[in-house]
Amino acid sequence: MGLTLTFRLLHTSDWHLGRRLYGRSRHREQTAFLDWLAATLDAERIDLLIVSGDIFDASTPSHRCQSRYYRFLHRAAGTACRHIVVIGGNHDAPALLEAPKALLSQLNVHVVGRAAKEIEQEVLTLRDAAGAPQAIVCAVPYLRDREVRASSAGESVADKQRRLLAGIKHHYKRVLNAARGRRDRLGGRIPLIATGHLFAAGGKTETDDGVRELYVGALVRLDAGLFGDDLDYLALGHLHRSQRVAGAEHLRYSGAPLAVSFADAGRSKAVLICEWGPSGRRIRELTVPCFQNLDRIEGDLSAIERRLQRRIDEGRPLWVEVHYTGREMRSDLGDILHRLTAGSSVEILRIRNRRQRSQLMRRADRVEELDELTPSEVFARCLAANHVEADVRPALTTLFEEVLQELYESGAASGRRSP
Ligand SMILES: [Mn+2]
Repeated sequence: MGLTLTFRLLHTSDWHLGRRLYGRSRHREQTAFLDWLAATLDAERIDLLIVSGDIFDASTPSHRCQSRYYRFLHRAAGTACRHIVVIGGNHDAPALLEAPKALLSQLNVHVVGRAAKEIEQEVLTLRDAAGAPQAIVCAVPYLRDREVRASSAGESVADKQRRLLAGIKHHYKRVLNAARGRRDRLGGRIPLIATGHLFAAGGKTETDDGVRELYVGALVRLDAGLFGDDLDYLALGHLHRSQRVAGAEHLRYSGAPLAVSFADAGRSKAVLICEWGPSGRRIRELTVPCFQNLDRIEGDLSAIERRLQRRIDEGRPLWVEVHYTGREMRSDLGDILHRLTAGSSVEILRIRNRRQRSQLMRRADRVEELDELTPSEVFARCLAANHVEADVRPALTTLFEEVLQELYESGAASGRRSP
């Protein structure tokens, strides 16, 4: 792209402010991350910050979470970073994000919470202090089913999915065409950047990582061809692990900056920096410091005690998930382990006791494991327990998923334990 000046973009997503870990507040960590990020904008001389959705974990975030977010934006706007682009994710309430839109635009914070009525509103021309264009951003948020799909009565699930995919493709096509037109009019030498909050084909998730399915039917995956071959960078959100789309170096998920669950224990988290300069484009990962150490300890009682003791001796603050896999039934496991860690810097947040659980299951007592199930799994068990006939189950499941989706998007269900 042969720019004479350097232009730097920092891409992050999926902050999930307000998210808890087994009931434990993560306020301290989330604040530490935002402080680090604001300092990084200056240290790395960033020109543009993109946050690709899921700012908040719930569609009705607490006042405390909102104030943390606005404090960050205020601080970031005072750094060297000239432009901030925030798009809505599937966890965010579009109206809540967009309420201060006009005010934030005065700070060069551009918010797109939902699909815009006029496609041009999703195309941003970013300019430097002298007014010269620096980049064009297609700020495309998470596209809700009802925003992009024309529905008709009596559609099957497959019809709906086809129309939804076609709607999303059409949306990207329009916004990218509008952006290309603008770039050509400006002389065609500045980076063309797009955002998205979606599930790209081939993307990786894992059980427990809190990624909620975007659409009913859950098979809507978008392929990389959607974005054309002239994009300079695609800043995606939704998947919580940092990854490339179709192996392309410039089509990226930054992943969540904080561990989402114990599945992330020991795994480092990052933000991405993309830099355009005289010698072309360079993309690198910048590791986010770990603000809360997590560990997952698995084994029989003596193995767990041994490893836990080693952690206690290390003396640093640590949250632990214990997974008991021993043969012996140990109903006193919690007491033993809590006695061991009492007064130390190690806190056990959760004990999974497979032995005890299989006993409980036989007695149909499921209290212990309800919070390990997603609402859809609970529904599936409900169908089975009520001997609902197999041929009507798919239709009932789809209806249930639709209701669930509505609840999430209307904010009636908190995102506390989302599938
Ligand atoms: Mn997310």
